[in-house]
Amino acid sequence: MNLLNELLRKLLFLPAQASQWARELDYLHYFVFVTSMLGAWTTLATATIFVFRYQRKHAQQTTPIVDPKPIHEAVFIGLPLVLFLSYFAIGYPQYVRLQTPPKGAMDVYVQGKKWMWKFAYPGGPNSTDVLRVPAGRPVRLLLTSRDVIHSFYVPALRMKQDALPGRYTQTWFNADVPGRYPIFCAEYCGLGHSAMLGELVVMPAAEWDAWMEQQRRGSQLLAQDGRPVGIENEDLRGSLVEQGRRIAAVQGCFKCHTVDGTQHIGPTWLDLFGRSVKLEGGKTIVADEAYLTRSMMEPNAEVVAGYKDKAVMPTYQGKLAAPDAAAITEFIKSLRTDAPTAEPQKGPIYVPVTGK
Ligand code: HEC
Ligand SMILES: [Cu+2]
Repeated sequence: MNLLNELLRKLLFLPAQASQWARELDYLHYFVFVTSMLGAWTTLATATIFVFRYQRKHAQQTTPIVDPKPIHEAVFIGLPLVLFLSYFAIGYPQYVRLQTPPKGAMDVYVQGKKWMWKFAYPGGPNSTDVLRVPAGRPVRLLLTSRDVIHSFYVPALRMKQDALPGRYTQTWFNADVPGRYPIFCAEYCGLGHSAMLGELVVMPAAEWDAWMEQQRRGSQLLAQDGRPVGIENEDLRGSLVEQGRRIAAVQGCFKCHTVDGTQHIGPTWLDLFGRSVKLEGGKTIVADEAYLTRSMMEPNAEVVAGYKDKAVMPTYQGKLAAPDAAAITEFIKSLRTDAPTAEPQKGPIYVPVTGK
């Protein structure tokens, strides 16, 4: 199986396979490819044989009318149908798996921007163009874009997901072969599109843990000596949750929202994430990252039940940049009654970059 895999991979010029998902997707690809090729060559061979076998022998010869037997019809329709359906039978469960990130996956926020990729780890560092992940652990990506549509593409993971402005999309992977793999943008996004390159660095899990630990310590040091990190600096190192709290304060969200469970002008944020929210009009929606972001950008798209005449929340479209919205989302996610409350942190005030 391994040998066959390598042979077909080389034959089709496919890049390395850095995850089990990539391998399984390739098996489907091989299956479709091999069966299509067999079909094509069989057709060509039959046609060639028939050209000679049924060559017109004399000028008056006419083509006989052939009435196929029902069994022939059944075979010629049934066989390809079964084949095509088998592509679906293999592919659909794979698709479902790709759409359902496992519980406990590590979240990384990905932001596309002309012409670079930015990554932010909750409670960890931010980085540009280089995404470091631990081998053998599932990672969920929450993607958005700051300007136009981009597409996050890692050939080695056989993974491609659009990043859209004002919206979150998600995908996940579990890379199991340490190494460095290219990241591309697969949606033509302007002049610098072809240079919108990144690198996925899959590290042995222990090495990654040590790296992350070091990054966290580094960010604490930065915050403690009080230097003004992060003023107009999007690569601010520091916890996303803490950033989110500050941005929410600066943006005045707390004029209407509380974080301790009391209702104010708007609903409380405590235990909001993951809850089913009843909406005006009777629908219910699970408060996930996408819903929270939409609530900030288009507050009137989904109004919480009971706020019909009091839906006074202004839109933050254009006022909250995507990483700021991500930070607030991460902050809201951290507000759980069953979680230890975060200590208020001293440190430089983060002035959010707005409006670009
Ligand atoms: C002027 C008051 C006001 C301000 C300021 C305000 N909101 Fe709201 N917000 C509301 C009201 C009222 C609702 C409920 C009606 C609705 O869904 O639009 C709401 C709903 C929400 C919801 C959905 C809550 C739920 O229970 O489903 C989120 C999330 C949210 N706001 C986030 C924010 C963020 C983030 C900010 C700051 C950037 C903010 N709000 C600023 C009044 C406000
Ligand atoms: Cu792009």
